[in-house]
Amino acid sequence: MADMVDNEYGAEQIQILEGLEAVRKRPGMYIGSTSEKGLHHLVYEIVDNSVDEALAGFCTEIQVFINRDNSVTVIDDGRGIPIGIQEKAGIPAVEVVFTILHAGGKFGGGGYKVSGGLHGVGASVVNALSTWLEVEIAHEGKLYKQRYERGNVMYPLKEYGITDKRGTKVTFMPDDTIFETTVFNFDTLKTRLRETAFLTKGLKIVLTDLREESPKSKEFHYEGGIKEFVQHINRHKTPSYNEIIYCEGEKNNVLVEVAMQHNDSFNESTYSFVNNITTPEGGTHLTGFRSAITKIFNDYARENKLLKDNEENLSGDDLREGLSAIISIKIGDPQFEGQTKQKLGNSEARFAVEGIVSEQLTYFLEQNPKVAKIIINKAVLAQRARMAARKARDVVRKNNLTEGMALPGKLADCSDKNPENCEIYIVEGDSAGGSAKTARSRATQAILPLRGKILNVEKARLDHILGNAEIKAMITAFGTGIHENFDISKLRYHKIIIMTDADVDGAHIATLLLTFLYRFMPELIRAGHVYLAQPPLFKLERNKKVWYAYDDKQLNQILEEVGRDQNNKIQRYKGLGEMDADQLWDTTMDPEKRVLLQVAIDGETESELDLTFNTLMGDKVEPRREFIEENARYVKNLDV
Ligand code: TSJ
Repeated sequence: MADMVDNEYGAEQIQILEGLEAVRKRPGMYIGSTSEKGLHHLVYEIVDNSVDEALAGFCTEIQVFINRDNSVTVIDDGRGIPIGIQEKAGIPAVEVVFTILHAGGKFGGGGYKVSGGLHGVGASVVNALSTWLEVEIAHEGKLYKQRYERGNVMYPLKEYGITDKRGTKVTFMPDDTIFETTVFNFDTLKTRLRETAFLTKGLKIVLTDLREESPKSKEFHYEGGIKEFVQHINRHKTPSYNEIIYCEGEKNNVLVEVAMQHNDSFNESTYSFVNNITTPEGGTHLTGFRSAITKIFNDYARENKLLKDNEENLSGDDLREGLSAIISIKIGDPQFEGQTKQKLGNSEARFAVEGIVSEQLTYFLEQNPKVAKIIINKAVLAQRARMAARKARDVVRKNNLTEGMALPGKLADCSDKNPENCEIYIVEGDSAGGSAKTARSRATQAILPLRGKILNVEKARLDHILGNAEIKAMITAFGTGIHENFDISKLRYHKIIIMTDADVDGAHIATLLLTFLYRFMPELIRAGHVYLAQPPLFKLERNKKVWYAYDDKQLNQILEEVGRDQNNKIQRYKGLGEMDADQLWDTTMDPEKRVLLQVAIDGETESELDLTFNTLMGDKVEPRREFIEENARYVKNLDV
């Protein structure tokens, strides 16, 4: 029988249990929500403790398993959570970690901590929200173990064996009476753990999914850290030069790390982090970075006559066109401000980032004059384009004002003037547009046919984009304007429905259209006004009855039901154009029967921003999950 670690339960212990009961009563207060997002937070909460151990210099590898029963195991090779009796509580430190609210990171040497920050509510919260949790510690040759159920200690910490390893292992089963779903998503964990590995250079993180017949495993290990993060962001893009500009240092107790590289696109992809936590709203660290970039490049350009005396300074936007950058700082006492408490407020962070980037970027430019020249020439082009775009935009704005409702000629508008009732179908191709015009319900459905390929707004400058006829037609039809002139109250249709062929080309066109909407009127997507229509792929006729199928699987399902024989006539639609108006109405446009996918922006991991979909169905149609998931894939990672 293994020794029991000396333990005593007193009044404090009872209080502790009340503390965790509060977590179970109001889980949202501690982990944001009980949705899938909250569920995944549990894993990050545990992993972050191991990352802290890595940052302290004692842990080199973290293993994460999604087990067959959907519990999760996290193992590290660190020093092991301390097992000694903690004086104040009178119980082993590990038990404090798991049973006392906000106890995480309260013991042991200081330093910068990932856990215990804005999202880091501590391991006790995970414990409270798990039907059971087991912790095992390998420390100085011995193995220790404790089990909890719904936050309650099942037995005192026990010594149960010997080992030649060291580290901590935690396994927990999320409570299905608390979470909306308890099924972990491999890709969600993968994205976040990869990000964590990028931000902690040298640390190896392995994620394994044991739920499938053949286990899936992904290993993340980046000796280059955020330099490799920048390469990852630029992986599908063309870098403007080979070097990754890298600055690193410490100032006023702020650790600063910055990596960046330009690519030939026109969008900036800068992601900032404080103590490994993403700060989508930026803050002082980002401000410091931007000031340094603007000042140092302008200084260099002037000194080296790359900007003439009579030329305007390059703006920050010009210099950051096509820039991919990671700013990662570690700070002892991060202060978050703003409505969502996500914006860093520490002024010392600004001075630290600005100082370190200014100094090291100046040095880099002196050492790499070719790269300096490429960046400055690129910014000069951006500056010219910006001036041209300003003119083009003024023209668009003026047209909107003076011509008022000068709607595009190709638009077949609806008669109802209440936007809430109205929908606009953006249809690929004139022939499908023709069928749609015949099929539609005139009162509430407008049709805008688009010709040919849609301009890829990621690959074109603003003046060019705003000169494009299809883009202009959409902007005028919607009525809202774009960018800073966007006004959702002017929206003329509450449903904007993209209708393209159910093939690869159609998917591509839908992606280009979504990219346009996402870049120019993201509020439309955020407010849930954008949809994808779902035309069927097959028509099955049998004994004068008709079925439509939206993918192979569904066709097979129907065939199973009706029988596979000569009476079946199957037609595969190559495009919307092959359907007559009645068929188009029945399958894709009739609000009673159609399936629409509502487009949403999922910003869970900012550097891997995704568009996601919610199904919206007429009364008579079954959900088609697989199909939706298939389609969801093609618009992933708009930003990277
Ligand atoms: F907290 C937790 F349960 F969530 C958790 C903590 C989960 C996992 C998987 C690992 C850990 C963890 C904690 N790994 N390593 C540590 N290290 C410490 O807690 C530790 C060890 C020694 C000392 C020391 O000062 O000697 C200090 C600390 C914080």
